[in-house]
Amino acid sequence: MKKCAFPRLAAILLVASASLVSQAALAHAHLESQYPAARAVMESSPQALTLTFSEDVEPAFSSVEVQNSQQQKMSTGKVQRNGREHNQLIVPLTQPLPAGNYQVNWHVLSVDGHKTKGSYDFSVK
Ligand SMILES: [Cu+2]
Repeated sequence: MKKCAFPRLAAILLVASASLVSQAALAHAHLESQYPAARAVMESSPQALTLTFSEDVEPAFSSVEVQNSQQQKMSTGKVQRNGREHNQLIVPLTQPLPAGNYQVNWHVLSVDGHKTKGSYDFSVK
C-alpha cells in the first residue's frame, strides 16, 4: 500500500502546478480603470488620458491611440508610464479634443511578457 502513496502525491503536485500555470496566464494586464472613464461625457477636453492596468506594463512596447468618429488619429504625446505606479500609462493630448466621440485603442505588454489589447470610448461635449 505504501508504494501507492508516491504516484498519488506526484499526481497532486502535477495538478497543483498546472493550476499555478493557469493562474499566471490569467494575470495579464487587464485595463482596470481609465480617465476619462469609458462612456464618460466630458464637459471639456481632458489634458491627458490615464489607463490603469491590473499588472505593471512596459511603456516601450505599449501604445494608446485616440480616434475621432471619422477614424482620424488624434495627436498625442508619447505614452508615459507613471513613475511610481508602473501599472499606469499616461497619454498627454497635444491639442484639446474638439466636441465629439472618441475611441481609445490600447495595446500593452505586461512585465510578464504577455500582450493584451482593448478599446473603449468617451465623448467631449
Ligand atoms: Cu500574462
